[in-house]
Amino acid sequence: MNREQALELVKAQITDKRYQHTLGVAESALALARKYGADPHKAELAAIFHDYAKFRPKEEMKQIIIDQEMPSDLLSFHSELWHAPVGAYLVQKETGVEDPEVLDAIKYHTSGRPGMGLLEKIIYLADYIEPGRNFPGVDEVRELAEKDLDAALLKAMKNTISFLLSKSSAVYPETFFAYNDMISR
Ligand code: DGI
Ligand code: FE
Ligand code: FE
Repeated sequence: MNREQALELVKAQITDKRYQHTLGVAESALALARKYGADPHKAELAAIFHDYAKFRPKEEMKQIIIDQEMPSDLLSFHSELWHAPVGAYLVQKETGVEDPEVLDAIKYHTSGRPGMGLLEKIIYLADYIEPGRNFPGVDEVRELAEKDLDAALLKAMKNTISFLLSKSSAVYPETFFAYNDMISR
C-alpha cells in the first residue's frame, strides 16, 4: 500500500484536526526513520494508521477487546488507551496491512511496552513531537530526538506519566513497565 492509498483510507475514519495531527506524525516518523535507520515506508505507514480507531464508539472497541482476547485489564483503565490495540486489529482487518512491525507500532503507540523495537519507538516519539504538539517540555524532547532516540523516548514517557499523575489519573501498568524498561538500560 502506498502513502496516498493509506491517507485516503485513514481520512475517512478521523476528523480533519486528527488528520492534520496524522500528517505531522508521518512527517516526524519519516525524519526519525531516516536518522535512526528504520524502514521509511514502514514508519510512514504506521504513522498514517496510528490513530485509525480514535473515533470508534467505545462499545465497539470494548467488544473487540473482549472478542479478540486482548488484555482485559484495559477495560478497567481509561478508554483513551483502547484505540491503540483496537486500531492495530482494525487496520489489519479493514485495510489489509499485515506487516507485524507496523501493526505493533500502532498497537503500542499509547502505552509503550518493555523491549520496544525501533519502529515502535519511532512512532511513540513521533506522536509526541510532531509539529502540531505544544505540550510543556516538548521542545526539549524534540532536541533530544535529534541526537539520542532512547533519551528522547524516555523523556516523553516521563512527561506523559508526570502529566497523568498531575491529573490524578490512573497509569496503566504497561506504561510503567515501558518506563522501567527504558530507565534501567
Ligand atoms: O491519540 P493521541 O492523542 O495522539 O495520543 P496517545 O495515543 O499517545 O494518547 C492518548 C491519551 O492517552 C493521552 O491523553 C494520554 C493518555 N494515556 C497515555 N498513557 C496512559 C494514558 N491514560 C491513562 N489513563 N493511563 C496511561 O497509562
Ligand atoms: Fe493515539
Ligand atoms: Fe496520535
